Amino acid sequence: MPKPVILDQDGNHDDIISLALLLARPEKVRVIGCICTDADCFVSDAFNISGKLMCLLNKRANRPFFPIGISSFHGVNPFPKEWRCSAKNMDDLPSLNIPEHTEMWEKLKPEYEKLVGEELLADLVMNSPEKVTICVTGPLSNVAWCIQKYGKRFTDNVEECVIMGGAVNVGGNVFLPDTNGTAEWNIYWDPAAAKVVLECPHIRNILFSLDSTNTVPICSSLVQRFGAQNEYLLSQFVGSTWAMCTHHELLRPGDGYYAWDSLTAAYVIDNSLADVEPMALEVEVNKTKDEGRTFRSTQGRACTYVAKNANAQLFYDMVLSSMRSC
Ligand code: AGV
Ligand code: CA
Repeated sequence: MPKPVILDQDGNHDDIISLALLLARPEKVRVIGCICTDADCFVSDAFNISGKLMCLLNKRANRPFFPIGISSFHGVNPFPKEWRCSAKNMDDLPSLNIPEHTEMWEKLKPEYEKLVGEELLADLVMNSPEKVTICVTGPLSNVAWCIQKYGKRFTDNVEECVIMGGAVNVGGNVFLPDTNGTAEWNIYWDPAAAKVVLECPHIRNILFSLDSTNTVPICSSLVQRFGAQNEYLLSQFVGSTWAMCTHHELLRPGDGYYAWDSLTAAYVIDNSLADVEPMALEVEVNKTKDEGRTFRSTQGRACTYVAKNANAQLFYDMVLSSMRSC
């Protein structure tokens, strides 16, 4: 039986590929909702891409639509504008703008615009007859709001929360004048929210920190493999989306683009992709040079399962084969 999954994402390249991946594997996953946060994107672009992808995939397969809501949160530390523009490029890709799908989305959109992301997340979880898996590929603001507002009514119906974020035994990826490079961006955007979620003993958190995502860089040799399956719309979309990322490593050696979120979503489909190790983690919430850093606690309970030994080859092959579904 496919498991019910909500994707809580923030519209960068790998967030959107995560949605494509989850939707392409209906035998494993039933996407019951999608939340878009105004973090590593301008949120209206992420909202439109998600809607059009849903129309493309679920219409073709004759599967029901699911709600998509925009979160009302604005982080403490905003993402660079240049990165936030990427969703606009994806929204303009020809494979996502086939009139049949765009017209369908335009019809649904007025109702979807009324949804408030964090409320939608809470409602979907608490009203589900089965426990729900939440895949978080952006900041943790929405999940933290649900935990704080509803407590165990919410956490009791969460199967697990599979999260991309943090850096434990490796360096971070926030390189700004006031930071020392120890924090990872999703945590840095809203450190207080990350603290609520990662230190919550009532939720099973699986964390794909940079420790595991460092094994899945997006390089040309991978992206060019999509050429062999260009007859599939999904392959055109995902291949083009990743092709926009391969120059990052050239501009900033050591700080290239990775399949951070897509590896996280892939684990929801197949948990043999990585092992997990329970750890007690803390989050630095103060305005210091390591604001947003995730580090091992000497006291707290080990309630976060940090992914390790990710199988990069299996992951790349899974993405390629999944993108041959339509
Ligand atoms: O830190 C990784 C997170 C992931 O959720 N995001 C991008 C992924 O969606 C932030 C980020 C770090 N480096 C970036 C990022 C870059 N070079 N471009 C865009 N976003
Ligand atoms: Ca993201």
